[in-house]
Amino acid sequence: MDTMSAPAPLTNDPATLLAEGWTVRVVPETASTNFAASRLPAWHALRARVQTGGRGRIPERRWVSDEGGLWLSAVVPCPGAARKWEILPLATGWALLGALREFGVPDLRLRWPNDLLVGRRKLAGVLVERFRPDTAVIGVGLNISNRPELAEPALAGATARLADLVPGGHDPDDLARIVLRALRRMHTIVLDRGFGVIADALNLGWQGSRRVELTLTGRAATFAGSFQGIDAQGRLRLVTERDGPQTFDASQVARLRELE
Ligand code: BT5
Repeated sequence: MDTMSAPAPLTNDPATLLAEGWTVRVVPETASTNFAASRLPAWHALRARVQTGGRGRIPERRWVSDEGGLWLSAVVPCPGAARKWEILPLATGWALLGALREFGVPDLRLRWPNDLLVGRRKLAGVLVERFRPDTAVIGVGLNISNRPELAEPALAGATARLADLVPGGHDPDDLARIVLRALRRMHTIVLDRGFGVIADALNLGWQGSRRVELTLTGRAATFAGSFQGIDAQGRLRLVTERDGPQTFDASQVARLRELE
């Protein structure tokens, strides 16, 4: 957990904007916007122009967050049982897929649980964290006109960015609005109708079954099978040659690698 002091009051802050029912604060730089947003109330969001310690979904994976991308954390309320909100990472992937397709990104697809890819290149990633029982922080990293491979040469050929995919309109504030609108809509659907509707739509977003290799949490061994999307509770469905159909909770899977 970070040790940063709470962000300055939101009122009269020139870097604060209201968008789509959200209050959004923009800061030049922070370690991780998820940490910086951890103490904000619901329907507040924080965007940094640069993250110095952007994080991936597991501690040893970092998220390169150079100037020109969207590094955004949005706080949503999570009333009721914690279990109801365990599907937020999947639901967020679905929300972003729809919003970015609408924005005009061609050939966009999802890789479980919520990577947004164009072909095999990663355009965006999601990190959802629960710092408090009543809220969740949804962190979204989206490459726009930044060059992550310059900061991290190992990423060459593995990343995509909006500037190469969609003409014009690459203002991070506009994209923040688009993302926040989609998150708000997703939240309403989860609250009012549950995850089932989203699960059905998500199963179209993976674009068919694919051979994958899973690494289970806390285990070194990997095993291969055919990825079959998710069930109505959000569990990953896999068919292996040896054991047939199996399901896994997201927390059981440390890594999914596509083999084709
Ligand atoms: C993710 O992790 O994809 C989650 C990324 C979440 C980033 C947001 S930004 C706002 C908020 N604040 C944070 O600190 N994080 C969130 P994962 O699935 O573990 O993927 C991480 C992997 O993606 C790395 O190991 C790299 O291989 C790759 N990667 C790193 N930076 C990238 C970038 N800018 N674009 C594409 N791929 C990248």
